[in-house]
Amino acid sequence: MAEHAFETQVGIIGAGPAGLVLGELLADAGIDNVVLESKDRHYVESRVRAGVLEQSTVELLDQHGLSRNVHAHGMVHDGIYMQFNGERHHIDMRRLTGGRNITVYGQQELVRDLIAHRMETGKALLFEAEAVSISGLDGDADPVIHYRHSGREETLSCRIVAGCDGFHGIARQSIPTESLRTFEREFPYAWLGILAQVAPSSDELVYSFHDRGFALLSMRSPTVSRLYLQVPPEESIEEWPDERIWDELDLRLASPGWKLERGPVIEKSITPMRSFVAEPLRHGRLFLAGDSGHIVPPTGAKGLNLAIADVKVLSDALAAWFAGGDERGLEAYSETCLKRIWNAQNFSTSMTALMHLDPAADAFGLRVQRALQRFTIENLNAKSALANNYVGPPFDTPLTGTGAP
Ligand code: RFL
Ligand code: PHB
Repeated sequence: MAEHAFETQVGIIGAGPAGLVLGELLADAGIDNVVLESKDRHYVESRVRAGVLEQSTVELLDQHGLSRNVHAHGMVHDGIYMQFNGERHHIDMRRLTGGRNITVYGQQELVRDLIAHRMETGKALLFEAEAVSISGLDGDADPVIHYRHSGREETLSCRIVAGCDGFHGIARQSIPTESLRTFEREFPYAWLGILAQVAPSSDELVYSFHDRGFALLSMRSPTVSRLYLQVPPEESIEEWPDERIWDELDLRLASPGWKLERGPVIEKSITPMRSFVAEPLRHGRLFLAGDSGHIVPPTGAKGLNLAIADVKVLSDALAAWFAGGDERGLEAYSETCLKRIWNAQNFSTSMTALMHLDPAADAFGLRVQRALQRFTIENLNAKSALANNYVGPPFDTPLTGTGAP
């Protein structure tokens, strides 16, 4: 028997980018919401993850007064470098997209900003509140989130549940398997990522294909670099002392006349790569948003941006529904989001195949990959498709096209 029963209009499970941004958008539309987060505040604010914000993501944060630090500390980039076996090519995204750009700003910093804002504005956010189940999803009554907080079993009754609890959360698992179709792909490699206390050695991101595997140079600030290496999926981080990581980055990022600066490694971890989509993203009054409904490999830098695109669509639909019972937005939610999601899957899959060394590739496959790399750099349409996919479509654009780089 629950000791406490709370109520709200929208119960949001998860205080990642999806849940926190949704909470703000709903509050701005006058919709009451509560965010439940299973981890503690320090853990959530310390998790090192994505780093690239699409222009539309930044614009949405602007519209809701959430971007002060993004503009103060984020780094606006007009292009990226693509490197193939030592030859570095510049992709001028600004020119190829009619003036659009990206902002490099850590997800960790964004989450910290959003939590601080939520606290300052007195909206409900419970840490160490783990949702364990959702009941009432199949009837006409309001659904109830059952969660554990401070050793007690609690309930949150809501008109709508937003499942923003990431890939391993309970929201998607609460949907009967016969009501959900899932699509999945695992890749035969993982990313080893480090944060290092050293000024970035490049003004823009460097995506590098090398015979030894993929490497990426990214950054977090003028004094902190973020770097990644393709490694086998079963690799253990113990196999990679800092010196070995720098030596490997040196080899894979090497380019004539350019030097990679080294510095103290302050964080390192290995992340498996996976693609995943659940369809539909709705079951009755439960809506999935962000990683709970879909995962992309990080090569296209789309995961965080897709999460924010989902909650923009969801908050608009909920505003219309709460205002006057207009169901149309909610009915279209899954289909609207899935268009952007599958475009991003296409782009992320293509970028991943273009840039990684496939351990199973034969000599023929490697020649074909090299031809595709050359085509991407030499053909203006291919380069332009890559740039437009990378910066991402504006939120109000109908999504068409193939999404291929
Ligand atoms: P999150 O961030 O996983 O947040 C989900 C939250 O839900 C909580 N939770 C629960 N809370 C209550 N009850 C439960 N039962 C719960 N179960 C889980 C979790 O503790 C967590 O706080 O999902 P969200 O909000 O959908 O955000 C998605 C993004 O985090 C993710 O897509 C990106 O990080 C992916 N990604 C990248 N995306 C980009 O757009 N650009 C990038 O450059 C980029 N780089 C990356 C990435 C992801 C990476 N990793 C580690 C997977 C680089 C890496 C290495
Ligand atoms: C990052 O800075 O963490 C980052 C940048 C680009 C990616 C993935 C991750 O494609």
